[in-house]
Amino acid sequence: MSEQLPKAALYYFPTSVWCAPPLLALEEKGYGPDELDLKLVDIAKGENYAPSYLRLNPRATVPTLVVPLQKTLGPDIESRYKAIQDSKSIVEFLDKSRSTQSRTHTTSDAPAPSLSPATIAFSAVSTKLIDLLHSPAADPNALKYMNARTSDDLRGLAASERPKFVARRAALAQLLADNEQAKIRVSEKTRAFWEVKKVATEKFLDVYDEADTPEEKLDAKARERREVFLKDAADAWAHVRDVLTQLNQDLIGPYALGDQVSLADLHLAAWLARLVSLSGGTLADDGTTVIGKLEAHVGDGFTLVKDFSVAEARRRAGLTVTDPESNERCNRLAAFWDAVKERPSFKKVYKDGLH
Ligand SMILES: N[C@@H](CCC(=O)N[C@@H](CS)C(=O)NCC(=O)O)C(=O)O
Repeated sequence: MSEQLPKAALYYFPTSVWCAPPLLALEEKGYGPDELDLKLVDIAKGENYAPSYLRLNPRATVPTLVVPLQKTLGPDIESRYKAIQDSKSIVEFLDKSRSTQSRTHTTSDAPAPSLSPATIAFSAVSTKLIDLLHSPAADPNALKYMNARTSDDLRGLAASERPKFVARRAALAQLLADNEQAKIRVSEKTRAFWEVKKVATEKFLDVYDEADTPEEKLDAKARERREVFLKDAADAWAHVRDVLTQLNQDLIGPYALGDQVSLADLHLAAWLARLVSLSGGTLADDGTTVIGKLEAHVGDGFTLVKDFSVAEARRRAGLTVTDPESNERCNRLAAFWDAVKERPSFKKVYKDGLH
């Protein structure tokens, strides 16, 4: 009977930061390639605002995991769906849904290690880390859209981000027009949601559109817009210092909960990969190099405390230790990076580079 049941589907966009935790979880948990359908939602074109997607996730965010539910009480099997609408709940679900004994252990013989914290104390550390990574002060998407300190930076930023914002504005304008002309029918709540998203998109475009204009040629309003944008961007990046300090303090090391990978590591890997890429780090860099680039990028002489033994970190991560007697110290985030980037899951999800 279970063959008749439709598969679960992960709606995702490959370079979205919060799609990485579920993609990492699929690898870490040993799901077979055919156990779940991957469905691309091109958020760079605003496909996430389509009414069909909003029915799955009214916040219009990726990832969403749609899971078939089976009711076997009556003579007919009734199939319904449940949509899990955020990365935290999705990785928890993926973790619980595959164990060596589970029914989904069908197409893959890979081990299915538990990623959930094993004790109440670990659970508290895990929740604290995940909540911090998903807090507004740490928002990796806002940091991406505001990754500029100067007018020069802004020119480069607009060149890469503007096309996406233009496409989103066009998608939203089209949906609003179709609704106005009764070509589609949506609730007032959805219409208002599209309006809010359009205004937010236009706010970025107002600044990106003028990015090529030298400061002295901007009119007073445009100059003020740019000043406010650069000030907000500087503030957003300044807040990251506190987030990094807190993370570096709360990690047990090298992984969030010590020597075993767990749910919090999937979120941390995704978040750190984004921040490292925004700071000019690459896959080829080691932990100390990427964290050095990140420290320099957040600026103001910011550094993280180096209180973790490099030899101990490598031993706990199962990596080769060249000099067990070495007193060399690194920060915990650097040790995390060195450990996580060697994992097959990370190598697969970031095979085309950090994002
Ligand atoms: N809390 C959500 C956040 C998801 C999220 O912000 N997704 C971004 C991509 S990483 C998105 O879909 N943005 C599209 C939009 O907001 O229009 C989660 O963890 O899944």
